[in-house]
Amino acid sequence: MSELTFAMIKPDVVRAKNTGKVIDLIEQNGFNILRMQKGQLSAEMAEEFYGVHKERPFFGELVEFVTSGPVVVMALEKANAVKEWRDLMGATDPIQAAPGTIRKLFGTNIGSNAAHGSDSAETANIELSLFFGPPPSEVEEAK
Ligand code: 3AN
Repeated sequence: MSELTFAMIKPDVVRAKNTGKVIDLIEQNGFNILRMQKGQLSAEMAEEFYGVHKERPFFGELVEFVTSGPVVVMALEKANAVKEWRDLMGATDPIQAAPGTIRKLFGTNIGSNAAHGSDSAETANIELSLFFGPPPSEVEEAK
């Protein structure tokens, strides 16, 4: 069954002009890009997005990095999209990421690691709503 996930191309990739290469990998790996938008996150938006990491020592660094330049956010569709996108991104630390993965190819270190992907279908719903609003079916139900 097809599933949705939330993906973000982080500022390091956009700065290096590698956005197109990542989008190409996404399409070549069978994802449908349902929504896509480029923009700059405010500190407030970044803090809400990374809210689960608030107590972590690297929270400030994380917010600073993700707001350091434009990002590209996407809704990706594929069977098992959450896992498939995390597999294509590779391990959180680019040094440990498998060859051919986005973090191996375009990441620098555990902070500047090229891409974000939802960690579950539930998180995907929350993150997709945060960036793109509620899905059309929910809008219908809300009428
Ligand atoms: P993932 O994005 O692979 O699910 P998480 O959820 O453990 O990884 O971490 C969220 C984000 O926080 C990562 N994408 C990474 O950029 C950043 N991060 C994780 N661990 C560290 C760390 N030790 N130092 C700096 N940033 C980190």
